[in-house]
Amino acid sequence: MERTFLMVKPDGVQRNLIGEIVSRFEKKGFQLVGAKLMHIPTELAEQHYGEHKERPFFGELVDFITSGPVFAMVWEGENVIATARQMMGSTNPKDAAPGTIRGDFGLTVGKNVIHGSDSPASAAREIGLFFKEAELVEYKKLVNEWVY
Ligand code: DAT
Ligand code: MG
Repeated sequence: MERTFLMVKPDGVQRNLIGEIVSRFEKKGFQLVGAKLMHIPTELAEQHYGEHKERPFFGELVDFITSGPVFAMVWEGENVIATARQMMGSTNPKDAAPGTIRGDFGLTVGKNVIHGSDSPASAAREIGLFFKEAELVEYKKLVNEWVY
């Protein structure tokens, strides 16, 4: 089963959106396999956003993501990587459709509420950066017989 890394960013935590966001993925039918509230150390933030190192907004991005606690999660399910990206909406909330997380809760590209892995390779990399194997919980949910 596919897994992805999702994270409520510091703005989402401060705005009390953890429950709302977790609820959307739960209701969709995805399964939570790991989660923690944490401050991201600067080195981890720089690794996580390594692909953006040369972008003009890199410093701002690292400052923002380390500015307060985030809620880091691993979710599992059929096609969860691409579907979670659709549920998040476009990177810039002004382009994100209503009904998506960024479309419903964000106004600016900097503070766009949620992060989600954009490919199987980045999901594997990001899950490995944020979670130890022992922090990920394998379990069966009976409701999955009604999801799949
Ligand atoms: P996403 O978070 O949708 O995967 P991304 O990987 O291109 O988007 O960028 C990572 C984050 O960097 C994004 O969530 C917000 C910030 N960002 C992206 N483009 C930006 C820009 N032009 N100005 C300021 N921040 C930007
Ligand atoms: Mg990205």
